Amino acid sequence: MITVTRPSLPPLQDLIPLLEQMWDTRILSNGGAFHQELESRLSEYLGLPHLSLFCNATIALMVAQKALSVSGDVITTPYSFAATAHAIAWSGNNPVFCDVDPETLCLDPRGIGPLLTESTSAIMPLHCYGRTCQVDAIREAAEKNQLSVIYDACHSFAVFDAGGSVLRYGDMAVVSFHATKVFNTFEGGLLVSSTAEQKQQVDRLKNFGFVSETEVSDIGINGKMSELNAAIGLLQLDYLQEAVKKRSLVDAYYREQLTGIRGLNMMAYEAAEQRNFAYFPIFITEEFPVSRDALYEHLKAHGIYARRYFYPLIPEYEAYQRPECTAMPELRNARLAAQQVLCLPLYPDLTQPELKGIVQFISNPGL
Ligand code: T4K
Repeated sequence: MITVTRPSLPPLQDLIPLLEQMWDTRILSNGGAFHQELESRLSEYLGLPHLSLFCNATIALMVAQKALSVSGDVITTPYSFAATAHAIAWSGNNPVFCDVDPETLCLDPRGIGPLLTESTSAIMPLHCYGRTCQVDAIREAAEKNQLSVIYDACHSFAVFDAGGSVLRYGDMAVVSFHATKVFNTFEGGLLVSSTAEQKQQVDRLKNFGFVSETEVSDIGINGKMSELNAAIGLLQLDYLQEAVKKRSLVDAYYREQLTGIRGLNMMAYEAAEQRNFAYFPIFITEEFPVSRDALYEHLKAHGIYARRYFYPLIPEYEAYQRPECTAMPELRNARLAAQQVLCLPLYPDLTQPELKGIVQFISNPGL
């Protein structure tokens, strides 16, 4: 069986000394030595000073809203994992779904204006599949209307443009370190703040709002990353470059082999960006010999579990059939992408025979 992803892991024996240290010190959570070291090593790697580790990205997206006093309508993308909108709704806010740009599949800034209401207080776009949003246009719309911008950057760890890590965009950005991501701590997340004050507030909020042993300034939550997850992250960092390199070879192989297949489109990336090769979405149009779903089933029947990230669209979930969760009437581009997309298996350890098999099954889709 070949799944859409398969987590990379450091050698097991490298974890043993770190576990011994935890057993000796009995410091298992609440910002211990591994947590501090991972924050500082990530800060160095990303070139960003104000980072806060989290137990996962979903809670971090919620804390970001709380820290920025977001309340009311939040303009967001319908084309994402459920967690983007869930984090908005769990915070007591209303997701308002805006169509995506047909090329990047990131929130289309031109859609923001018509969705603004008196209660709009933030924009939460996604850098989809590690492609960066039109950050300047989004910033302009936000500044003009006094809105906060929180990027769901869950797909964009290890993505850099000419100015550095793309996690620097927005008032805050959130990354997932889930098992399925390019860099994983089993479960985990990261919140990037713009200022030291913001980071301080975020760190309080993720620790129940505690300022000191006896003072609680905010209604915080438990968003802390444990020492075990942080230790795994430290080990993973040493293998990150190698993992991204291996991913890039898989990406290159797919691109070479799938180019020219009628009815199969691939996502283009900005040449100037340093990519992380997190996903390999293909888009199956009417010109392909079989439908997207038939191809999905065909691959599955041969043990290849590609995934339809992101189908259905979030506003199509039963949970979002509520009057306060408004959506643009058409969401044309998002709907089309959701109908056409199939994310192919992509992980560092995919072997050449496995890749060859995947490409063959796509090229001969079982007519
Ligand atoms: N925003 C965006 C845009 C996101 O993509 C995500 C997460 C979030 C927010 C929330 O971040 P976190 O709160 O999770 O930090 C998976 C992941 O569970 C989810 O984290 C991820 N996005 C999403 C895109 O993919 P599922 O429901 O597809 O997971 P699952 O269990 O079907 O796993 C997919 C494949 O990965 C499996 O077929 C096998 C493989 N796998 C999975 C796990 C968990 C492994 O080999 N080992 C594993 O431990 O959502």
